Amino acid sequence: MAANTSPVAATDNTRTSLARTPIRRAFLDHVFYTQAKLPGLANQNDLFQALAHTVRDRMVQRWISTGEKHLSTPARTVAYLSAEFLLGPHLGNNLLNLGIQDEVREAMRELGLDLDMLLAQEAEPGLGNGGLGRLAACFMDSLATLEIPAIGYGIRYEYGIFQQSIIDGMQVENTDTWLRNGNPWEIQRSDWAVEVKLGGHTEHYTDDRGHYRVRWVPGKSVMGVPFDSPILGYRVNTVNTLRLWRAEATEAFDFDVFNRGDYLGAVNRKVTSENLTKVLYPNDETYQGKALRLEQQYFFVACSLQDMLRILELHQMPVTCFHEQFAVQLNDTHPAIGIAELMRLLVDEHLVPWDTAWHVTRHAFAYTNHTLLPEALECWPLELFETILPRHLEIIYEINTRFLEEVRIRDYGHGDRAARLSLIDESGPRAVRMAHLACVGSHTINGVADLHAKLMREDVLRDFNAIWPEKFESITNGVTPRRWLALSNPRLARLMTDAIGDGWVTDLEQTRALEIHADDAGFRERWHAAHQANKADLAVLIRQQTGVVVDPASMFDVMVKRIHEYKRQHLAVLHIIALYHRIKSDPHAEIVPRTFLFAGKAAPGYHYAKLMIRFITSVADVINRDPQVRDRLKVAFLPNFNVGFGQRIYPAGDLSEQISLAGKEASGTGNMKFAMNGALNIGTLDGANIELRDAIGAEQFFAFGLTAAEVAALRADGYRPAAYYARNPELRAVIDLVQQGFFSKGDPTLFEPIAGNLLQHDPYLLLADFDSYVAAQAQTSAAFLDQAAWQRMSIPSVARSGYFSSDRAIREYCARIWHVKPVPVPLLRDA
Ligand code: C3B
Repeated sequence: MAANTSPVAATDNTRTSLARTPIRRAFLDHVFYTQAKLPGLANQNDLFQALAHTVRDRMVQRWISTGEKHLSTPARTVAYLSAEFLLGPHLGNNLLNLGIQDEVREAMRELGLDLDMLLAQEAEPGLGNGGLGRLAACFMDSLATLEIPAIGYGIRYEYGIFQQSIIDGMQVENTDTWLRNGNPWEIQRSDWAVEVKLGGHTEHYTDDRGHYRVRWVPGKSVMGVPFDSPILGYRVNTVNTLRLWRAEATEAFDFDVFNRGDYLGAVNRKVTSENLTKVLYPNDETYQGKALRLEQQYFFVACSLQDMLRILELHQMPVTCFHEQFAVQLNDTHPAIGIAELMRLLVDEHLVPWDTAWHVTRHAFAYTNHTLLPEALECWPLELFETILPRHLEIIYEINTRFLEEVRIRDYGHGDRAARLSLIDESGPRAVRMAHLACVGSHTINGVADLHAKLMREDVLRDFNAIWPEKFESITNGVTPRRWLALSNPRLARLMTDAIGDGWVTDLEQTRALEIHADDAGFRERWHAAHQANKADLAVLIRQQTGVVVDPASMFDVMVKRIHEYKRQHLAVLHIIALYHRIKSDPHAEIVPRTFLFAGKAAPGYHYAKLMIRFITSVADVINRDPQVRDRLKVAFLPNFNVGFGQRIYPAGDLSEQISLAGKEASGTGNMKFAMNGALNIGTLDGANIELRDAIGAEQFFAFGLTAAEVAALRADGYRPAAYYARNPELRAVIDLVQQGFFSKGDPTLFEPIAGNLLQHDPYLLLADFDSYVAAQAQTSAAFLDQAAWQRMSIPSVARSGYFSSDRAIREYCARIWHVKPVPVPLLRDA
């Protein structure tokens, strides 16, 4: 940037010396100079911090080179706006992407240190709830690897997703103090802090030049301070930035209060401001309508847009070129207020005429929808919205008036469509529909799997589809093969690389070449051995965490994801009880030994989901202790599922459960992680399961259950779950056991909300799908008995999973939505 005004001469080549010092030396220097400890006194955290700094030093030159290149190149930049980034630990990933894993392991070994121990020290930045946040993280990885200029904008929550422990079979939440020991990856950029207004009122007036203008007189304001973390691509020079905002008190306000002599009041104000970015809301797919949440959303979006305008100025581009410089992606509706905010910035602050500003806005934004669940749709009560964002409400009214006028004219005669399209819901207490704002202000609206995109067009957004069919896109999600295969499953990765070279790491389609090896018994043996070793590792972890002893030779049947009724963890439990019932009815019953593994967090206020956890742990308790079961069935609930834990679970799965009610799971991405690691999926024809089955072949995917269309038809006919109970003796036995209190120490009331609810309402149609689920599970058992045949399915599953790389997904976004191209970064010599 301003290299010539820098106090340090640009040719000063001492600046790269840190990165050139041998790793061992650099590490010891960081123990001494950064942690200020003698090596003998350094604790595990000191050692981790020193290593993290050593690795970060090796990224800085690339990071700076990337910044320079992006500033000097007139290339469009992706601004990925997301309230969540569920990154997981950085250290291992950075070592992988830099290609210095072995070197660092060796350097640590020479010092008598174990790299794995140090990796385990990192507190993971759990700044997301589940799939949506994790997708954002996979996308950041792919963007950097594909050398696309991109900035991730989000919130630096002081407390990320809560830590879950299981006490007496129940979920207990603890705060996640991930910043406790400091975060070695981030750099605070106070010089780029911005001010954000909130509350107050607006004043309309005519300025000296006779222009009609609006002034927003805020009730309060806060500062947004950016914290930057480097996002390094795999073996490339591109290091993009993840810029997360922290709220701080503004000086100006404190000053006022100080003058009134109210010191404690001023301090209090400071604390209140900082509350804004204190904690991540732990609800996954449920809209809560809390004022603080709206403030969080507006806060990070307002900070980010100001930051983009600052960058635009560096490029010496006028604000009306905003959309040429930035492709702004809305990760669900959480940042959708950005549409009104950009309009406000352009019209009120930069005096751009409305129509020009609207052109710029509509060409900048695109919106990804991630769910059709009605309870997830954000609809802010008008009064609440107006209290926090009075000017934005006016702008939304104006957008709405113009939009509905357009609709009325082109839609002449279509009755109440305008009311259905309106940004304001007037059917009950008036509310702002954020999805409608996102649709109207975006040039493209995409779903995250083909079925989801189709249902979105037919269902939630059908009126928008009717007027703007050309705006709709479908881009199936993907996951990064770096973290989810190369990093998390080194045994399989090595085997793959030995067989087909390492090109698959950045071009997952190359795994197709593995297919011919499925016929090679020696290869299958090595494949099996790698997988068994992963299972043995996980077995140790399961024992440490739950005390449950499991047999690595048994089938690992795994369901890890957020706990939610629509995802139907309780359907998996019904199947477990059915198997248990078979053993109890016939102690010699042939049951293929299985270990059922569950993990996932329930939203703290979602009582039913918490009861589902208790259901799993209670059934586990009975089965694991029953001597008649004789190790044929084991059930474990692994506490505190997170990214780091996932890295140990996905590589050890035999069978992956993707059993949501068809039409409910927008995509799902766990299915992809399992497939890439050689597990087979059992699943409904929901979300990306459908495409996964098509890609890897129906023989490798155990499909069951109603289709989305059949679900709709059954509902329309009047669904009566009790009829299934009456018809199916095994199902009856299962439900009866639950209702008798067999799994609740004789208390029939504990799980009545589950059993009774299933019999009477069963909103997610478990009983309708039970039969075909149990039948599909019988097929998985039969298949698992023939291990050679199982390997013959596992290998193609990996070989055909290339489509589900997030690199493919990002290429599609680049071509179809963002219209951006790679910008290779030359390394600045001695930058
Ligand atoms: C999730 C959906 O539930 C998943 O099906 C999907 O794979 C991911 O998003 C990514 O697209 N989702 C979520 O985690 N949180 C939401 N609020 C909405 C959707």
